[in-house]
Amino acid sequence: MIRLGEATAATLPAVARFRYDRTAVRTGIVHLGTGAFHRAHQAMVYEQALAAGDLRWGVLGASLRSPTVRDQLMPQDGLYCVLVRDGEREQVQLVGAIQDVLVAPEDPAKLVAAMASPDTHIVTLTVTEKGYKLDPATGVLITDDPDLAVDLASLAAPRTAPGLIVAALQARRAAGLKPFTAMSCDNLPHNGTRLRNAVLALALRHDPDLCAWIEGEGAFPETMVDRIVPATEPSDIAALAAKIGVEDRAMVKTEPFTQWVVQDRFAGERPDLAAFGVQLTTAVAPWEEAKLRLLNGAHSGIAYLGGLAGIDFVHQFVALSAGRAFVDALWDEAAPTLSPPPELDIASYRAELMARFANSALHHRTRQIAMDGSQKLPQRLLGGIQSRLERGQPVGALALAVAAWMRWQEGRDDAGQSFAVDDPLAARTAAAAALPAEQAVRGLLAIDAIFPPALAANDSFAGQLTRLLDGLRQKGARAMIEGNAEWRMIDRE
Ligand code: CS2
Repeated sequence: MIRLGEATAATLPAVARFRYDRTAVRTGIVHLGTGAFHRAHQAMVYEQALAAGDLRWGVLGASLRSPTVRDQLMPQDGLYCVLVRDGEREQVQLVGAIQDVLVAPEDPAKLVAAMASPDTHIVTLTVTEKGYKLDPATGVLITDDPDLAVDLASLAAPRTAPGLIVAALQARRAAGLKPFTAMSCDNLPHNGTRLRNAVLALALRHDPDLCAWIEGEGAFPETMVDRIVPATEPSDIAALAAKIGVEDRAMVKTEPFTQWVVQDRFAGERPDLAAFGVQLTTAVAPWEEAKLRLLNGAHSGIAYLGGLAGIDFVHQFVALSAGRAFVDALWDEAAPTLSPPPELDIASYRAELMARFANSALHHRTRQIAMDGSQKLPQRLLGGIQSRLERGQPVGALALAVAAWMRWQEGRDDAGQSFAVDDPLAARTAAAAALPAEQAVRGLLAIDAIFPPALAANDSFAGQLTRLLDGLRQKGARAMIEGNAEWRMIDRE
């Protein structure tokens, strides 16, 4: 089948396509981590800027590890389709914002040079939680990470996102340019501050003057990003090909909803973000906390319980009345721990989230969300648990979600099927999870990169986790969700 590309794009039926002149677009953005989420989220905003005639905002994408995305996109001249799916409805939009994709390990100097170009004003990142090389519980740089160790020793060929940023800022300073704005778009609490801390700590090791310059002139806005973007599957590519007549191996599928809240703090030029639906604000944290603890917290609970129970997709989990009741119970516990922004009505936010989870056209795999739990648990579940326990409030559904994560570390589901636990700490968690429930819970709670010491030392919480883990092992996740006595009645308010 013919591949999507400049030559075929003009002829596509049923596809909304851009009208700006791609040859006149400049590269104002470098994006690190050009996966599906970037293509369905930030790139769509840059695309709107281009469509509105501001041609400064083309994107140079970069992959920090594998050539996969470059090999999907560049044979298509960087073009790809965004498929927005909602029940029976489907819309296809062709996106032209990505001009090129570099694979950092192939030529890190080329990427650093592009980041140091006077045209580059913003560097955005979606490198996942683990890409920041920060301890998930404390946010401190993990200096014994092998890639970071290379960047700590030399910035000649950076391997990490913080390394690339420091090297590029060093080059900009040497060239007499201003810093770019470095904007994390990952689901981390205080993502801007975390990125800034990682960059400053690394810069300090190399050059205290550079560090002071970044501290004074750099900008690392906090952001909250939200759009559900399930991994593209071969059947999605085949279905789109049947519809539009060309093959698009870089397509992404997503939901209608999209939200980007950005702290209004930039080092230099930026697109007119507010005109393209971005919420600019001084306080991102309240948005971020609500999104992490409600959307992502529920997602992780669904991922582990659903994954163990053999439920493949999020929409199937919330189609079960017990599944929906579990999500509601988790939200009942998490909601009072939030300080939501005045514009956010939690009741309608919850209703909207449940409807988004129920979108049966997305096929969002529980297995996809289960990935990297060690990096996700603190901000999604543990923060809310800690805040409740400190106030003497009980936890049930939140604890069940953590117990399900513990059971997941065994690498075997309730039907006895084994799977690889996809997580940078998998070796450590697997060793602990293989033990009898009480020791397993103690061993996992002792991993201080995940669990804050105060929570690990809470005996009553450990006892509750032990009972829940035992229940999950004996009865299975499905029975635990359905026969909700173990977690609903435990210490219920
Ligand atoms: C999900 C998120 O995979 C996951 O961990 O919880 O990717 C989620 O879909 C997005 O944060 C939604 O904005």
